[in-house]
Amino acid sequence: KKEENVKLSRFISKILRHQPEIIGIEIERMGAWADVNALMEGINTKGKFHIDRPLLEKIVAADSKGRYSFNSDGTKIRANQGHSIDVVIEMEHRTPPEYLYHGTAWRFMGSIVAKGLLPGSRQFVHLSPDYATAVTVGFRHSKPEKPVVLKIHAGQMAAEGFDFMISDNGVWQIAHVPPQ
Ligand code: HQG
Repeated sequence: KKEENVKLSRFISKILRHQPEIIGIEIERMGAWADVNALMEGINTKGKFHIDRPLLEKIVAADSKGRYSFNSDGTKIRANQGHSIDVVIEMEHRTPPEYLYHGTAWRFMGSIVAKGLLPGSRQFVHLSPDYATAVTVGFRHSKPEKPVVLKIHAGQMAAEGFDFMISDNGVWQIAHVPPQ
C-alpha cells in the first residue's frame, strides 16, 4: 500500500512538473497550478491508479520533501519546484548559507568542470542545504556507483551578486553555477 502510494506520488510529480498532457490536463503558467478535480479525474481515467480527495490530501501531507501545495481554498494543487514546463512560481530571493551542496554522478563531471552546473531540462539548478540530501539526490543519477557531492561556495557567490532563490519546500535554486 505504501509503495503503491510512492508510485502514485511519482506519477503526480511527473504530471505536475513535466507532462500534464499525459492525463489531458493543463497547468496554469502563473503559479503552476492544476485544478484538483481535473487532476483526480485525469488520473482515474488513465486507469493505472485510483485516487480520491482523502488519498490526495494524505500524499500531500505525508510527502517527505513537501513537494506539493494546495492553494488557499484547496481547489488547486502544484509542485513547489522541479518543473521542466514553462511556469512562473514566486520564490523568495534570499542570501544563502555559506555552503550549499549538489549531488551528481562522476560521468557528468567533465562537462560540469568545463561549463559549470546547468539546469538541464529543469528551470533551475537545484542545490541542497545539507550534504546528506545531496548524497541522496546524487545517487539517483549515479547508482550503483557512489555519487559526487559538490560543495558550492554560495556565500561568496551571493556576495558577488549571484541570485539565489528558495522554493516553498526549502530547495535552493539558481540559474547557473560557474565552473570556478
Ligand atoms: C547534471 C529531486 C552535465 C546535474 C532533488 C544532475 C532535486 C550536468 C543532472 C531535484 C551539468 C540534472 C533535481 C553539466 C548539471 N553537464 N551534467 N554542465 N550541470 N548537470 O534530475 O539536481 O525528489 O534535472 O548534476 O531533490 O539531480 O524529484 O536535477 O545530475 O531537488 O522532488 O544534470 O530532484 O527532487 O538532473 O535533481 P535533474 P537534480 P525530487
